[in-house]
Amino acid sequence: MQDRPTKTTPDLFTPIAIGPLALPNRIAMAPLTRSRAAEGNVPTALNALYYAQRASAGLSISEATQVAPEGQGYISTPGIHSAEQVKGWQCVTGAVHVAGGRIVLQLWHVGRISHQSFQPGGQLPVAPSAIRPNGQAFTANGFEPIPTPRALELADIPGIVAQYAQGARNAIEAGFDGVEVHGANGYLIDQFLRDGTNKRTDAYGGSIENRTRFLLEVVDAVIAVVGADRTGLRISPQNGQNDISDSDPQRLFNHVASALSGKDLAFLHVIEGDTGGVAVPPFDYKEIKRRFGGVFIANNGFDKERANEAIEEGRADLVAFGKPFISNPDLVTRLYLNAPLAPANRETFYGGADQGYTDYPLLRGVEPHSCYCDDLDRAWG
Ligand code: 8OZ
Repeated sequence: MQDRPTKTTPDLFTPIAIGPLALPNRIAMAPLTRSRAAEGNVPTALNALYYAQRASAGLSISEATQVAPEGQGYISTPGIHSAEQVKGWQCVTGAVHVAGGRIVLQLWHVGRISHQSFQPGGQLPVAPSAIRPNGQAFTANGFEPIPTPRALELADIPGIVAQYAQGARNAIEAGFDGVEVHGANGYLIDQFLRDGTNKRTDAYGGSIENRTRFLLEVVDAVIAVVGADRTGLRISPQNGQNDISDSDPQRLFNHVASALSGKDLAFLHVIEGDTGGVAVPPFDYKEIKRRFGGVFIANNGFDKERANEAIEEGRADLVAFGKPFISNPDLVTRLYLNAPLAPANRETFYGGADQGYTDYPLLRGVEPHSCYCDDLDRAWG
């Protein structure tokens, strides 16, 4: 069989290597919280089916997964800290692998975005500083105000870094191909990074170097366990989700990107702009990519055309799609064939069972001349 001719510029369907992983395309499945873990926050066979259905993604990134009981802030999100959870995830990774895919686990600690009802012993959630987020937690009793968190003592911090490392170790035992550290969306690492949530006066607060310290300690601890070539990081420089703010995100994240550049990470995954559709000031993401120097995954509301443009222009190496993967398990094929995308039903995003989760159908038919090959023929001219 002859290989298809190679285009001179890469696009979404150009294979790429990430560390030891050979990806057949540059479409990543973004981490998506779906709140369908079983009792004990254990992944199930239904979760395995859901991920296996989407295994044609070049890289699947798991939903955010708490590294410790204290890291939980929502109902039915999976964990990676108990033996049962590791066993549940083994079913997921096995199903993805037999379907031909690759999957990394997203390591998560929510910090202050939690509630006593999720915390061991009904304790307060923890954060860099005792600043209450404006928001509600969805608990077993419905929506309840998020409490003012307890500021972490200096002596608490190594234990939390170790929880990320243990989560990474457990992820490899569970059969994952690597991990993504969740440094985005206003959760614990982001709370340390930003001056709106970090008012510490010790080595973890104040200067940008100090606010970046926790992130780098977590990344280094995870690298020590799984290797840099299996460690990715997600950041969201301009996302205001979870009442997060910073006085100078460009300077902060320029520093973050430079600090990461020597570490040979597998990838940097960047949510560009705000996920709530809030208008944001100009931000130089190219500068982040330039400083980082490694594989750059762009995310947030891309369609095929904009994704291909970003890859062709070298602004991104891969593009992660979120919501389109919820309602289109065969998203990769649909994008290739220029086929229509099914809309996602928001009512079934979080919680429940198979409905709105594993029951979105595959494409059944296409227009005769809709193949992406046609575009390629033009490109090869
Ligand atoms: C939606 C609902 C709950 C959590 C994130 C982990 O934004 C999440 C999340 C998203 O990163």
